[in-house]
Amino acid sequence: MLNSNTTDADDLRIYQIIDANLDRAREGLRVLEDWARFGLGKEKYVERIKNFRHILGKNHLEVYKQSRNHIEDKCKGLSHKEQSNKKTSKQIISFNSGRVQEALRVIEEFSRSHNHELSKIASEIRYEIYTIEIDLLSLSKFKKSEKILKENDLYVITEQKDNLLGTLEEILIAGVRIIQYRFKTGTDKDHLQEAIQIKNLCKKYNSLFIVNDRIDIALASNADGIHLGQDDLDLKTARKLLGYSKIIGISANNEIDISNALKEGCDYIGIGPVFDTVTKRDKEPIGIEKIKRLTKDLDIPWFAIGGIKSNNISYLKNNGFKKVALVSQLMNSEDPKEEAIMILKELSYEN
Ligand code: TZP
Ligand code: MG
Repeated sequence: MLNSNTTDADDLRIYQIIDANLDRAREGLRVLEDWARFGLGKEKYVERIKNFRHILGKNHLEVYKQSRNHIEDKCKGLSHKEQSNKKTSKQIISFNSGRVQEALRVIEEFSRSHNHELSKIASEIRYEIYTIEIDLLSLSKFKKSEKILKENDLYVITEQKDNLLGTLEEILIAGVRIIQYRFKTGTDKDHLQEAIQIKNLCKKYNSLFIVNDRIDIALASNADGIHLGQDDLDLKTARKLLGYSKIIGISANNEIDISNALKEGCDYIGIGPVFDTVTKRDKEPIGIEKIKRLTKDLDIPWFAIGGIKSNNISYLKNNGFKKVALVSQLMNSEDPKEEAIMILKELSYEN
């Protein structure tokens, strides 16, 4: 452990630096640990962070603690203006990860000459915190999106049309919280521009913005997620490209596709077409009985899609369908806001 017994003033100052930074690092770790535990419910991260706290605790030697009483800290109580500002949980995670990383760096530098073991530990934990910070931030973002998916029963998909943004704003004002941007023709340049505009609109209304088919457009517009069909890029590749902060939804309408999507970690499923629809003429409707069978044990959010209109939602509700996705009913509506309000009301009835 310590390779010298001398306690001259120089050592005391160094010990005091290490003492203060061990406290700082452990306090910051505690914040991260509690977010992983209560904010995210991620046991794996709780265990890892707790372990770091214990390692640092074990290495918090008496000589470091005692140095506290020997040298007066003239800067005690000073705090930066930033510290007293109100923070979101994301900012708290970033701030405390930074605090832990800085404290560990200080420990690493000042313990190197007299306690090589502690210096090495500080360096190793610091590197791990860099990735833990990214993971906790991704998981926090994902958690927020997952909550919106769970709590909202109406999923609106766009169609290429004049004044799409105006229509979407009406729909968002009505209270719709999940929007998918779907397009089949046109240039990538125009789609990206439109995607960014819709993303900003969705952000204003605290709503999810999901892009259909195109991972590149989803990434470039900072969408909250992607929706993929069976002929699109596979889920594993999509996850590799998008990471764990993004939602991935899959279209599936048979046992095998549903079971594969679940195995590979999709976040929601779109099932249909329930009824005949002009929006997807090439697909045979699968009907409500088959959908009931397929979704019997499904424990992730799923949305029925295809031919769903204001006038058949109560029928679907009576058959146990809770969540629906629609295109034409709202895209072609004369009054998308009023219509969306009516549909939301219909979906909210308990039965
Ligand atoms: N996937 C299955 S059916 C469908 C999609 C994209 C189209 C649904 O459109 P609409 O107009 O709501 O029937
Ligand atoms: Mg597709």
